[in-house]
Formats: sequence, C-alpha cells, structure tokens
Amino acid sequence: MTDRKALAPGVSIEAAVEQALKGGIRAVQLREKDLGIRDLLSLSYALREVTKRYRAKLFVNGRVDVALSAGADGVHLGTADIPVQAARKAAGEALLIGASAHSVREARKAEQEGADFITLGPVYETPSKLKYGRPIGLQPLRRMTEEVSVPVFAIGGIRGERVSEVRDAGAFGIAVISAVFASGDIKSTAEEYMRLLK
Ligand code: 3NM
Repeated sequence: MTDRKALAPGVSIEAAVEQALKGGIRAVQLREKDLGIRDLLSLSYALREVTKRYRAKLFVNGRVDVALSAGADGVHLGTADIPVQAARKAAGEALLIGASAHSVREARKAEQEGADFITLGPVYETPSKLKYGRPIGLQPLRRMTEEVSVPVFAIGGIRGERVSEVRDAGAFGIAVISAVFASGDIKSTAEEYMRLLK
C-alpha cells in the first residue's frame, strides 16, 4: 500500500512502486487519501502502466470510479467508503473488491456483502496507531481466518518474524506500508518480505 508521506525526500510514488515491484511485490494498493481526485486518477493511470509491466495487480483505495477508469484489478474499501454491496452493484465483476475489517464482526459482514478478500488489522502496533485503533493481536486473526472463507491479509506493523506469525495464524498474505516504503532500499526490503512469505 502506498503512502507518499513515508517516502524519502525526492522519491516519487511511481519510482518507489517500481522498486517494490522489482523486489517481487505482487499487488499494489494506491492509497493516498488526501490527494485530489484528478491527481489520484493520473497516479492510477501511471501505476497501472508500471504494475502491468511487472504483471502485478493494482488496487485503488476507496474509489470505484477511479479503479474502473484506470483499468485497475480492484478496489479496496474502508468502513467509511462506499459499502461493498454498492461497489459490487457499480462494478459488477469488473473489479475485485477488498474490504478492511478491524474485528471479526466487520470481517463477517464484509464477506456477506460479497468482498473477495479482507484485510484485518491492525494486528500489531503501527507507526500510525491512533488512526487505526489498538492492535487486535493474533487471536482474532486466527479466529477470523477460521470463520471466513475468503482470503485474509494481515495488516498493521507487519515486519520481520511477524510475517511467519501471521501466516501461522492463517493469514493468506500481508499488507505493508511503512516497512517497505520508508525503507532506504525499497527493492531489497521487498525481496526480504517475499523470502519471508515463501
Ligand atoms: N490499515 P504499516 S493498519 C492502512 O488496521 C492501514 O485496517 C490498517 O501500515 C487497518 O504497514 C494500516 O506501516 C497501516 O504498519 C499499516
């Protein structure tokens, strides 16, 4: 997931994403919540080009219209965005729909509404912890992966040995912002994550 504010000065989102893709990242979520719609749209187009070159998936956070216009693979919806059901109505099967959940209850609801996958977090403390609430820990993650049938991605403070912890708790994959994008060497960090996931 992108966050241009996490990047080192002078590094563009496009360049940072390309480094992550070179390191083997398979899916990118454009997540720049404070960007105006036109800037978000042109960034989506640019990231569609680069993700295509690396045969990686592109998701746009929060905006079905932008995701469709850019030819993204999917949209990722938070609890304050257009609801999953409404996004499905607008996009049909043209987009994969991911949904954020912060509890087992929210995850069940997202699945019932037709989400293709769920991110659950924050599993651990994250640098931006106030925004996402207190860490929920591994137990709810384990419960949720047992209860829902769609893939669950762990998010929030995932780094180092925590990758295997969340995998052992049943997570299908992980979503990361700062550990990759705030890293001095995005490509090597991405490679390291891909190794940890194997
Ligand atoms: N969503 P980092 S936690 C964007 O719990 C986001 O839904 C969360 O950043 C949630 O990898 C989070 O730097 C931040 O910890 C993840």
